[in-house]
Amino acid sequence: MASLAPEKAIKEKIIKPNKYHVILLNDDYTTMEFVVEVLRQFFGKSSAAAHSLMLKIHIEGEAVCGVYSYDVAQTKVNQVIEFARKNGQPLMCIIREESTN
Ligand code: TYC
Repeated sequence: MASLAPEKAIKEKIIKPNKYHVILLNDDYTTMEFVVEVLRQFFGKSSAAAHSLMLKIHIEGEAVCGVYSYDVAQTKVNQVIEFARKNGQPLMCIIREESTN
C-alpha cells in the first residue's frame, strides 16, 4: 500500500476471518467406499482425489478435507455425521480452527 500524507491517511482495518479445518477421523468400521462417497459428495473431490485422501486418513488417522468459514465448516460436520448415521456408519468429522502461527 502506498503511504499517504498523514493528514490524508485513512485508517484501514483489515478483518481476516478465521478459517476452520474440517477433518475426517479414521475408525475400524466405516467402509472405504463410504468415505470416498462422503469426500465426493460433501467436499467436491474427484474420485481419484477422494480415494487418495481416504487412504491418507486410513493410514495417518485423520486428514483435512476442506477449509471454510465457521458456519460452513459446522454445516459440513453436521451433514457428514447425519449422512453417516443414516447409513449406519460410525464415521466422525470434527472442526479445528486454523492455527495462526
Ligand atoms: N479404516 C477404515 C477401514 O479400514 C476406512 C476409513 C477410512 C474409515 C477413512 C474412516 O475416515 C475414515 N474400513
